[in-house]
Amino acid sequence: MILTRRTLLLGGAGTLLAGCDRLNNSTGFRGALRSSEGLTMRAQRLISSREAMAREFTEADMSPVFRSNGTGNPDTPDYNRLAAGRFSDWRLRVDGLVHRPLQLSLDQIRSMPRRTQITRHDCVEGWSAIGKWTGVPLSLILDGAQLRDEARYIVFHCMDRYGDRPYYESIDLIDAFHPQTILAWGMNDRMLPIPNGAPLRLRVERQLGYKHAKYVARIEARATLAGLYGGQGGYWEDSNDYEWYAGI
Ligand SMILES: Nc1nc2c(c(=O)[nH]1)N[C@H]1C(S)=C(S)[C@@H](COP(=O)(O)O)O[C@H]1N2
Ligand SMILES: [Mo]
Repeated sequence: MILTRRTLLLGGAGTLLAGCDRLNNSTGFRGALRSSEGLTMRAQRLISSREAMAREFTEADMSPVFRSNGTGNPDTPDYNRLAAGRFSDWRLRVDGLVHRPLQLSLDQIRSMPRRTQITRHDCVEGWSAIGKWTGVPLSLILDGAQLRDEARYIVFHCMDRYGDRPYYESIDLIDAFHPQTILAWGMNDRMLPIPNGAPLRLRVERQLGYKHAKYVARIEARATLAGLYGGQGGYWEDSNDYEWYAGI
């Protein structure tokens, strides 16, 4: 797995340093973190913690109501037309730094291998809910598209605008290939409802709610997040200075 400096610094070096107060003042240590040689044994331990699984729950733990937050319906002419056709004309586009750009229908995605997981969703606004998600592992989609060597980030372009700007999000390759990172088309044993992101939404279970892009229409592999909207890798990162890596 390739780590960029940005990934390393944003992806948990804060946690690492917080746990290593004595080392905080050591320029040697910080210098090492900033350099490519920073992938030391310590950093390797950091990577393994990034790869740990989020807790999974049982049916009995599921919230009776799973609320919607942010956009509850994109309500654009395009979206309304797709929704009226039960998303049969919708396509997921996968492009950017890939060898094989893809266009997948909902049926094609639903016929791929699936994973079901009952997890807790934590919103930064202070509410949580436990829901059951079914979808295709993102890793399978990316393997199908064959990432180019330069790809470092996976960007999710959504069909809604929040306020006056499009919603988007991004994750690094550690989260992109995490086994619990799925593109969910099912929720609580039914098709994913519109308020929760139909026809397809990201579940990236090691991170806070705003990273879980709903209404995904396009997945783009990129070398950098610079030059994309506000350059911070997500709608809330651009507009409210939310952390790009929102680990929980
Ligand atoms: N496209 C899109 N994705 C989004 C949002 C949004 O407004 N638009 N809101 C985010 C936030 S802040 C949260 S907490 C979750 C809410 O998911 P839910 O509506 O299924 O509860 O979606 C996230 N993904
Ligand atoms: Mo949220």
